[in-house]
Amino acid sequence: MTTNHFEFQRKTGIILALDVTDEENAIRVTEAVADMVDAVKIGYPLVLGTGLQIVSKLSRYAPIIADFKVADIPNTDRLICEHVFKAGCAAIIVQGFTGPDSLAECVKTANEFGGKVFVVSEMSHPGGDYFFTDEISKEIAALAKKSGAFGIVAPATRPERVKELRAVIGADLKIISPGVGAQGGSAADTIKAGADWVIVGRSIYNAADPKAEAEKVKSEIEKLI
Ligand code: FNU
Repeated sequence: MTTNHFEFQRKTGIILALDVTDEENAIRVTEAVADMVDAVKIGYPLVLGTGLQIVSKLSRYAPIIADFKVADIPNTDRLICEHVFKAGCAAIIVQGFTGPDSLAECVKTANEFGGKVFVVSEMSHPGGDYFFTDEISKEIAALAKKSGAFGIVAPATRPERVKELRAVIGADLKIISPGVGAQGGSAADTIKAGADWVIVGRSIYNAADPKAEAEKVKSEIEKLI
């Protein structure tokens, strides 16, 4: 019998972003890197491609984070979160700009299932700071803390922002940071700036040898300790 992983702990500091769109590749890559990553993040590309039942297949290898960037009214947010946690996900990523009531509903629903909520504070792509100015990102991070979220999502492409957002949330909340590799961010700089985990997608799952690529990121982080 296999046990599904639910609780995740920081061992390597890496979360795999699994944006492949078919089950065969999803299992192949996850199997290859399972020992190198602390969690696997899935989102619309894989879930729309395969269905939510992919969660039970992947959570044998690692805890699963559902990156649905939930951004709706509280009732709809609750319905989405219920599906995600019933499917066996360990955590969900939600947007923070929807405000305190939506965020509170996500956290409440996650707590009912023993799951965790990460709140996007600022996105990693070049246009990510167009509306999410420094001040707004900080306000969202502060709201995430007030709402009882487990952590925030902050951009590895702007380590200086990771540092500033860490100062806002203090040591209690976790930071997961996408943007390493394909988007140009560095794992070492991001962890140095205060992130707990880096999120790495294309540079691992598109590599000829995903395990070797994950090992490179792992040793880059280990050198910091
Ligand atoms: P890779 N992602 C992101 N930036 O890249 N959830 C954000 O600000 C954010 C995210 C996700 O570039 C993105 O959707 F909030 O291939 C993708 O799944 O390494 C992953 O992080 C980055 O993938």
